[in-house]
Amino acid sequence: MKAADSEVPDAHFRVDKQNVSLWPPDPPPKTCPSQVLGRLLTVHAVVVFLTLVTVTSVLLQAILYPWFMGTISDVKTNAQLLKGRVDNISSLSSEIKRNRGALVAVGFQVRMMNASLGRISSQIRRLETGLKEASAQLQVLTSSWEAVDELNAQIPGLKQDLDKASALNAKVRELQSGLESIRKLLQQQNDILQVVSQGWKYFRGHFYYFSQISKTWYSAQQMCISRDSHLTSVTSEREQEFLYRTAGGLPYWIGLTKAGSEGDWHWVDGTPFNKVQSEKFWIPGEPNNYGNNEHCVNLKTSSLRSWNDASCDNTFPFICKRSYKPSEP
Ligand code: 2F8
Ligand code: CA
Repeated sequence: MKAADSEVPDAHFRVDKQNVSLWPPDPPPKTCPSQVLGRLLTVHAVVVFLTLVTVTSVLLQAILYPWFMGTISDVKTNAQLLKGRVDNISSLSSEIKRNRGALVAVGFQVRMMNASLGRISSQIRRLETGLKEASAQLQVLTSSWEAVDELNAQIPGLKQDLDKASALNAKVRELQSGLESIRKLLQQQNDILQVVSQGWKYFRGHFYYFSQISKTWYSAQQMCISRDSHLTSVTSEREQEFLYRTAGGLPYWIGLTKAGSEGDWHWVDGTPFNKVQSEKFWIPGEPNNYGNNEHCVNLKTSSLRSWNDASCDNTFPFICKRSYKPSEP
């Protein structure tokens, strides 16, 4: 090493106007040319290497550094953007969590609405079916409309016919009423004739039987009762006239007696006795209670004043009386 050190001078730079040299020009080389050449090559290589290093460094500083710095800036920017997005996502996540309950409720409401829509759809189908049926019926009605118009045109004539029919109906009812009256009269006449054919006489709603046999007053009353009647009462002058005229002057028991009472005259059929009205029917001087034993009354003469009181034990013909009762239709 010391030999080499002694052989190789200390390196230093000298720069003149044309050359750059690692070695000083002095003292002049004492080495051989090959050594000089090797050294020059080495120096040259070193210079080239250093130049390359310098150029590379410059290039790296000029190109890569800005690119690298720009990349780092981009990374920072992207990181900030990502951080912002992460923040947004976090915020959205919170929002989504807050809205999840509302979404569940909305989902439930949606399902309810779907169910309602299903029902509404079913109802709409039913309504459509009904609408079709109604449409069909409407078509039928429409087709019948002309017939209805024709019928409407006939209404005035029909009304006139109806009026005539109503008038005829009223007349028919009137006739029916008249026929019913006639029927009742015929029925009444038939009933009367039937009773009359049995020997009774008819006068103003009552039948009278003038017997041809004689009985005591009491037996006569019993006979009348057996024929659904009583010895006759007399309640009017017209009836009195009918009786005495029909009797023709023969004595007939009538239903007036005071037997069984406190001496008061009374009708045996229960008709109230009108003493004042009856005064005009007594034979003048009667009733005299002849022999103090006359408690029954008979028609004695053919006149309005025909009543006489006589003994109830006498036997006379008698007059029974009963009401006319219409038979069932
Ligand atoms: O003179 C009146 C008198 O005549 C008859 O008796 C005698 C009558 N008797 C009979 O008819 C039974 C009385 O009643 C009558 O008053
Ligand atoms: Ca008398």
